[in-house]
Amino acid sequence: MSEFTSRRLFVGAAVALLAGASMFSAPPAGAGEKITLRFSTPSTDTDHRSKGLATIFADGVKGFATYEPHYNATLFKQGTELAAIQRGNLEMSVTSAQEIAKQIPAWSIFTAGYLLRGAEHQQKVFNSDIGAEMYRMVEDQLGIKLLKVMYFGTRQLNLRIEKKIMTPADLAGVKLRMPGTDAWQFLGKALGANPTPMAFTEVYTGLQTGAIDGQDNPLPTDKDKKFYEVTKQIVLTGHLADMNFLALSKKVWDGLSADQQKTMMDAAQAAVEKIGSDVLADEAKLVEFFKGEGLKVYTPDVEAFRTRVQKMYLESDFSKDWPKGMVARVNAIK
Ligand code: KDO
Repeated sequence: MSEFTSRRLFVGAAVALLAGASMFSAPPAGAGEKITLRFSTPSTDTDHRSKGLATIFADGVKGFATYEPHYNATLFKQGTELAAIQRGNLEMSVTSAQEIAKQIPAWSIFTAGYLLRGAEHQQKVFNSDIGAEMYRMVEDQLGIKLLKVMYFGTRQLNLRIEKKIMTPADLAGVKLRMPGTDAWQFLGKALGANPTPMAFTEVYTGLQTGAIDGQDNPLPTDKDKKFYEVTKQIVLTGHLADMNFLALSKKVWDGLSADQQKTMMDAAQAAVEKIGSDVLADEAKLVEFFKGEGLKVYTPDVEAFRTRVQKMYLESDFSKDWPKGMVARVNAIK
């Protein structure tokens, strides 16, 4: 019935709201001058993605570009980065399939829970002709160059309530924070919860005050943001092998020489490889860390979650916009 594979998930594995944002565009570089790559992210500076980019990527492009990171959504609010790049107010960000799907509905296929089977499958899919097709849509329709895909962990439920969650039915009425786009909210619903939107930077306080019952993120993010201080359990649903894409203004990309483009691609590749392996290593040891912090960490009936989530996506309006045959092509990548 399902076009999705039933293989076990590899766990281990608009408009810009310019408030608070710099209104200046980066000055165009003259001959021999370095370009400035302003990078905006909701993540902290200690996040694996932030660290890999600030070291390996920044170092790789330093001959012709200055990498200027802005963390914790201090330059642009979460979800406004793509529009900021499109308007020429920002050069770089990390973006998600969920953000891209707001402008290109076909991209919602990669917001579906339990489609990508883990870090390795995700990388293979985006390094195949599928990735090339999806990237081309973004380049042509949004004027944004996606340099590389980065695995940043598999999403798990992290709750401040004590109720044991074994199946989607157990999540009925649970106020689960999900990021604020339709695709994310749908994922929360598909898991069986009562999804509520909230910006990433507000989640800790939301958990602390009880404004929300829980949130979902990969284990390394839960650790980095100290969500374990204000929650009681982690349910290893493994519902999304999550990824971000390193997004660059196509105008900036087109202004680079062929040599510089190659150097930048190589730097991006080296950074995402390091980020992916750091994340996987962290995921392998974090269950013990959270247990040590007093949280209950357990595996629910993942099949029950997978069955419901896949069914809901295939029956959703989102799936009407998915490129024909794409689910089968994604599944065929081993
Ligand atoms: C989040 O808001 O939960 C999320 O994990 C969604 C991701 O797509 C990405 O925006 C991420 O936040 C930020 O990079 C912060 O880790």
